[in-house]
Amino acid sequence: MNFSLEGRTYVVMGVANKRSIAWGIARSLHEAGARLVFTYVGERFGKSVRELAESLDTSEGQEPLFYECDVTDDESIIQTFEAIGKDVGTIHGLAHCIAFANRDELKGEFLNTSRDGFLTAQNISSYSLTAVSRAAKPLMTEGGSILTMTYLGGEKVVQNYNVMGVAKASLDANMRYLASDLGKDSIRVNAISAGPIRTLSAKGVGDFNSILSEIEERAPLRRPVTQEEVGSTAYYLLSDLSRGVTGEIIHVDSGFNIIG
Ligand code: NDP
Ligand code: KAL
Repeated sequence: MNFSLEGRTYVVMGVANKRSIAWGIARSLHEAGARLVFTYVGERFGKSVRELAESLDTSEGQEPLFYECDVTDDESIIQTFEAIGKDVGTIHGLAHCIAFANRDELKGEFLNTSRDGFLTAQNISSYSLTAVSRAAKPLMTEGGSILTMTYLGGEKVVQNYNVMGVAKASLDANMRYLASDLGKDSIRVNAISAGPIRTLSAKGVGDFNSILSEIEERAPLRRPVTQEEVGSTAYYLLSDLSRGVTGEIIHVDSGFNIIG
């Protein structure tokens, strides 16, 4: 079997800068020969994703495409995928690397979470996977693979993760229900649960240094994971290598989740 991604097109949502997990995934898909379609929110990130994509050494047929898509807006999602369909036709997969919660609710007690903050986290970090999968489905005419990013804080209580932990628990279930619905169309849906990686999202929330120290002391591999390592597992999940796998969460976390 040939596991090259040449001739295949993947949508990557959530590249904010070179540290983004989505960028690690994009590089891995690019190296395997895929054509990439990027979505971003706001011109600040549009400029940054264009500059990054232009730094890739592209072969013929790999020219990247860019679309603005705010996942809080149904019209934006529908228009984005209609435009992608018009410009590239079929897509073979999608990486959803999007999450947001209000910064002031990512500390202190979860008990104090506001209704608005709760709904914002669920809206952007979980419901967006449902809406995006529905919009992407008509473009996956040859079947496909959808990947989302989750975190241990949705399975266990992790200090400060709070409202985002509840959103990730929702995202995990969301992924399984979508896998169940879309399997008959040969579309697989899976998640990667990544260990802590210093990205823009991680900036200024919690005490990241002490979280990383705990990984170095207690995770089986005794080191944090990298964007590249997440990218390799993303390649596995988005390619035919994983053709029998759906509704699954793979932990790319140096084994930290198995430690009690
Ligand atoms: P980044 O800050 O690099 O990426 C977060 C992305 O979410 C940004 O690109 C941002 O887009 C996007 N986003 C936020 N709001 C919206 C919106 N309304 N519409 C569309 N996009 C939006 O952080 P990461 O790479 O760390 O995060 C990627 C995913 O990985 C998230 O789901 C996160 O929870 C998950 N994850 C991260 C871990 C880590 O340690 N870093 C660990 C486990 C999981 P924009 O920049 O354009 O606003
Ligand atoms: C226990 C951990 C420590 C950190 C606690 C909470 C982290 C929550 C992640 C969440 C996605 C962060 C935000 O929503 C940040 C946001 O309020 C402010 N930042 C922004 O708006 C920037 C500019 C944009 C680009 O960010 C987003 N998201 O749009 C969790 C650690 C150990 C692991 C992490 C970081 C997990 C994760 O889910 O990201």
